[in-house]
Amino acid sequence: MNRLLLILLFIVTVLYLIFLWSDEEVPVYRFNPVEQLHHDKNLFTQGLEYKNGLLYEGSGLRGASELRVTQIGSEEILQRRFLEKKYFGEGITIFEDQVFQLTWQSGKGFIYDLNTLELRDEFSITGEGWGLTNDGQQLIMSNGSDRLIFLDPNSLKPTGELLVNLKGKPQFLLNELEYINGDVWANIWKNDQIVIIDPSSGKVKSIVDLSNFSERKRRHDVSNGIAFNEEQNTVYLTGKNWSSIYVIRLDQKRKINRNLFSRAYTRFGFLLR
Ligand SMILES: [Ca+2]
Repeated sequence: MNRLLLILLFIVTVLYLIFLWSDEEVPVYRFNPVEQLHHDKNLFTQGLEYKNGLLYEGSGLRGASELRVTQIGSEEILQRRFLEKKYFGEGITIFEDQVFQLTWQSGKGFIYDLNTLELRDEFSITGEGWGLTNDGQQLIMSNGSDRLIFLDPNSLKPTGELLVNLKGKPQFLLNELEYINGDVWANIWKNDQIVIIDPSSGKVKSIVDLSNFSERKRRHDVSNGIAFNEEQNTVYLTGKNWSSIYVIRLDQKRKINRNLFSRAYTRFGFLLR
C-alpha cells in the first residue's frame, strides 16, 4: 500500500513539474496575429524593415542573397538587388535615406540608396555579422553572441558594446534585431522566441513566445524577420522560408505562464510541424 502511495505521489509530482510548475525569470507574452500576409518562401530571411508602406527584406545563402523591396501584402517585387555570389547576406536596417546590409563571414557591409538601392558604399565589420537595427542615433549589430555592438552611422566604427543577460545569465545567440519603442527586440537562434532588451542595461525585460504561429520546420528556420510599423503600432514577423508574414498588434499582448512542456515546445516544436 505504501509503495502504491509512493508511486502515485511520484507520478503526481512529475505531472506537476511538467505541466504546472513555471520557473520563468521574466514575463512571457504571446500575440495572436491580426493579419497574415504573403511571404516568398524561397527567401532565407535575414533581416526585415518597414518604411512608408514598403517592406525591405535581406536574405542569405551564398548565391541567393539579395535586398528586396515589396509593397505590404503584395507579391510584386518593386526593386531588388543581388549580392555577389561570394557573399552571404545578413541583417539590414534603414537609417535616414540609406539601407545598411551586413554579410555573415566576409567582414563587410554594404550601404545602398533607400530609393534606388544603388550601392553607395561598403564598410568593414569585425567578426561575423548577424542582425542589424538602429536607435535613430547609432546602428546596433549582433553577431550570434550575447553582445550588441553599437556603430557610428557615419564612420561605421564601433562606439561601444552591451552584454545582454537574462537575470544575470548571458543571453547568447542574439540574432535579427528591431528597435521598438526604446527597446531592442532580438530573436534567438534555434528557438521560437524573441527577447526584449533594455538597451541601457542589457537586461532582458521580457520574452515573446512565437510558438503559437511559428512556421519553423527545421531547427534554423527562425523568425529572422522583425519589422516595426510605428504608425500602426504593429510588428511584421516572418522567418527563413516561411510562407507568411504575421502582423501582431503591440497592444494585444497577453501574458502566459509556460510550464516545462511549453518551454520545451518553443525550442523543439519544429519537430512536430
Ligand atoms: Ca529588423
